[in-house]
Amino acid sequence: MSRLDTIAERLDSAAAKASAVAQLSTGADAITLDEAYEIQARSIARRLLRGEALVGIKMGFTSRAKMVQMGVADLIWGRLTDAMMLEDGGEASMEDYVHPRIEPEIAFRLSRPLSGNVSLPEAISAVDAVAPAMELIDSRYRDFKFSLEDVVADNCSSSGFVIGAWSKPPADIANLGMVMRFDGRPVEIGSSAGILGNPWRSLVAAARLAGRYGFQLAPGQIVLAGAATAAQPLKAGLHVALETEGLGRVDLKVK
Ligand code: OOG
Ligand code: MG
Repeated sequence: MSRLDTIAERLDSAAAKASAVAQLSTGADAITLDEAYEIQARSIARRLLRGEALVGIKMGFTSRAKMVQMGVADLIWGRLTDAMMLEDGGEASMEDYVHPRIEPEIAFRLSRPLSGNVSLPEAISAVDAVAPAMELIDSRYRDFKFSLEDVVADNCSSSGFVIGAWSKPPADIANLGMVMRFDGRPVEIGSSAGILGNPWRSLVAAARLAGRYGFQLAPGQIVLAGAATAAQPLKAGLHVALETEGLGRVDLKVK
């Protein structure tokens, strides 16, 4: 097996078994960013071979809050599969994750293909619906610590996501209030403006960055725009809810 395949297998198996591994960057496995995206592609290919289907991509570090929380300042993207999808109002089990966190996001659903350098109006016209969403991230690295290359290889900590009801894109989504609550208590309060000043910009970046690595966004696929605020650690028994102005709410229970 090649070096990149070996790392891809290690990260895929860490995700499948919910067991943490050492960072690549601090050990003998330092990689370049291009190699990191190749490892990500190969580790997700293993999931597809097991029968999972690709349903879209996620953007990461589109907000200052996240860059500051994680100490990484470049936009990243990862792949989403159907097995990561959690039901709105459904349950996530702590047993399936190493040290899960949750963060408030916005989801786009595409009705047209999108790839490469697209304008803001082109990106907007490729979307038929927008929804409130939460991403469940779970780094496979010990202590949730990583470099840019480490996190990209680990599919950008992507582990789960829950999407609320889809609606026709509102005329303006640049400054929607977002409140994430744990058992009714607000734990993160923000605005969609936290996402690159306007979440539509995240979609433009998604088309460009994924396109650079040969990934074409297809009709029916989903793009998670990235968290508007920092992420919060989950624990068993919590009821998590996100309310987004104009888009409604999305819920998840943790057991
Ligand atoms: C990396 C993923 C970042 C976001 O929304 O900014 C991300 C991480 O924080 O573990 O998903
Ligand atoms: Mg995220």
